[in-house]
Amino acid sequence: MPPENLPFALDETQGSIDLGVGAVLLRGFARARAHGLIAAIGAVAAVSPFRHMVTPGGWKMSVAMTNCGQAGWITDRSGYRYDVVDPATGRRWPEMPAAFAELAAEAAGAAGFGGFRPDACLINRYVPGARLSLHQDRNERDFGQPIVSVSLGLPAIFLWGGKTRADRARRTPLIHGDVVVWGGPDRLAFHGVDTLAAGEHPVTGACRFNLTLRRAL
Ligand code: MD3
Ligand code: FE
Repeated sequence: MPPENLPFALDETQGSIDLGVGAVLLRGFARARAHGLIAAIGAVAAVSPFRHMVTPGGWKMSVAMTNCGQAGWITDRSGYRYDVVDPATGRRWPEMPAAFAELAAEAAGAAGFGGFRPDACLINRYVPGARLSLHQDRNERDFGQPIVSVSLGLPAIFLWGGKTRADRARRTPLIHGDVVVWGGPDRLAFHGVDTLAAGEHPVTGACRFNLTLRRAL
């Protein structure tokens, strides 16, 4: 809550911050809807369970993942890609909850990307000790489309590099309810998530979820 006695008080858990050209952090944008989003994650995972996928190099990822929507992001020994079928069930991924698509369209619009209609949502689940090393998201067909990221539960340090892996990464804390829209020149920036610290969140327990809403196909 902002201090009411200061005429210029800033609530640091609200508002929008430009992280770069085409990367906008909408602090707390999803906070009021968090319970519904987390319930929807549970419904997706009841059909297509969280699993630890294997990278093409043979490493098991510490982040557990599932997907919903027309296509889902997967990795195995043969590579990174989108598939319309969940390899764990042999069936299509669960439908994207309306609340995900609506939030993504609103957030993208607030960041200047009107008419965003995601067809894929990757759901990442972090427990303390899990991390995501620096990478680019480049399996989508059209890099002109933004990616909308929603953070829920335990806080994490987001690592944000530059156009090459060697660029020094900036560190930005992402907290429950934060939404980031990545587009334009920053769409292909290297990024990752530092090792999740131990903690308990009142809504998610010892866990962080991240939704990334994408136009994949
Ligand atoms: C910058 N997820 O799923 S979201 C991913 O918190 C991923 O789980 C992270 O990176 C997480 O691929 C970070 C923020 C994010 C997502 C996509 C981006 C940042 C991005 C695409 C381009 C540039
Ligand atoms: Fe990514």
